[in-house]
Amino acid sequence: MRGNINLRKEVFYWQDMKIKKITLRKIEIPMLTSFTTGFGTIDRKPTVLVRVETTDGIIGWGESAALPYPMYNPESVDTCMLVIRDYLASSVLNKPFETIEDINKLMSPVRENYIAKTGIETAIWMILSLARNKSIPEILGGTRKKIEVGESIGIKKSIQETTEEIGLRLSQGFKRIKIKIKPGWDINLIKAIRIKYPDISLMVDANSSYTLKDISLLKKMDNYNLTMIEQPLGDDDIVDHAVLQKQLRTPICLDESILTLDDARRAISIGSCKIINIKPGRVGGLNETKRISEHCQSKSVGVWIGGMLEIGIGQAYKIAAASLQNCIYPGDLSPIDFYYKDDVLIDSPKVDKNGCIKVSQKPGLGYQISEDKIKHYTVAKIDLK
Ligand code: OSB
Ligand code: MG
Repeated sequence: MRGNINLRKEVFYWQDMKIKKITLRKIEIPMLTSFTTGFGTIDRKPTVLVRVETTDGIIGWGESAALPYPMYNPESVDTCMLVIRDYLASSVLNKPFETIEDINKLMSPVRENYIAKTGIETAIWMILSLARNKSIPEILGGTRKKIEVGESIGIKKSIQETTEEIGLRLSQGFKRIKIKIKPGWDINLIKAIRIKYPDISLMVDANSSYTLKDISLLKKMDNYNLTMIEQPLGDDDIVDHAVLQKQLRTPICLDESILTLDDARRAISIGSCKIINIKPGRVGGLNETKRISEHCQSKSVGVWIGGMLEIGIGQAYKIAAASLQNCIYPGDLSPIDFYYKDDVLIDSPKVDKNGCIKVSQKPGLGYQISEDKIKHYTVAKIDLK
């Protein structure tokens, strides 16, 4: 009998859900340190939090973790605020939905703007998880109970400062080191790191700062046993990446180039990469993350979960994503307190001394949200009904 009642309750929530209200907040937690990449320096990192409430009173939170300016991709914190406020909220408010695919379909008339969509999409995952009383990794189909964490190290003032930070991160247990490179900050740095740390799992991320004209320099990277080179060329250039991959032994990993499952399918079919960094934000949320991951698995292309310097809410969804079976490389899941003075979670995920995070199996976000902290760090708030 009890089983039947639970089942009916689940079906009830599953079939009759509607979004009653969306609250959009721009949040800014002070950064402890800046982060420099091939596209510029991030020294302020506002983010967007999306609170979604259903007619049944279930509440979900999502994060649209864009940068303050459109330099990693065309979105920014302010474009996310505008696109959710003026276009996405009205496309989902008061519309019946049963599945995450329904939500994605309702948002699909708005082209791209995937970071903005992720704020809503992930909040719906939290709502579905609470309604079904099952954890997000469980409904997503993630099987890993523990995930491996790598550290991403920005461009520093000197090689010595970089090797010192690498030493610190290795002593803290991180499973691989990623360093940001750009023209002029590449081979000499890689060489110096390899002299000091000949055997560590080391990769580089160029954030699109090279072109095929740099091919002889990029080929030199084959001498340093890098686990991968992330996004060496343009975000719109899977063709040139295919040309480059044919001349490199080191696997190319695409980040900025892959926005959808179709992008992944095309890139793999022409040999543009051997690995994909999936950022839930860049691809519009956890559903597309899973679809890309599964397609990659069918083509023997391993993936890992990348990041956008999320705060705890976005981090929780990245952890859920990293529980997918094909996430075979350590993810960019730095502890929040490496970059920020505070977090909006009370129990922010911890990296253990072996460089791993335990995947929360609790229904909902999996971590405890502090509404007081969210209010404290809010710089703008918009209610949408
Ligand atoms: O290219 O992976 C990137 C941070 C901001 C924007 C782009 C990137 C990054 C990182 C850090 O490398 C990832 C993280 O720890 O969240
Ligand atoms: Mg990257």
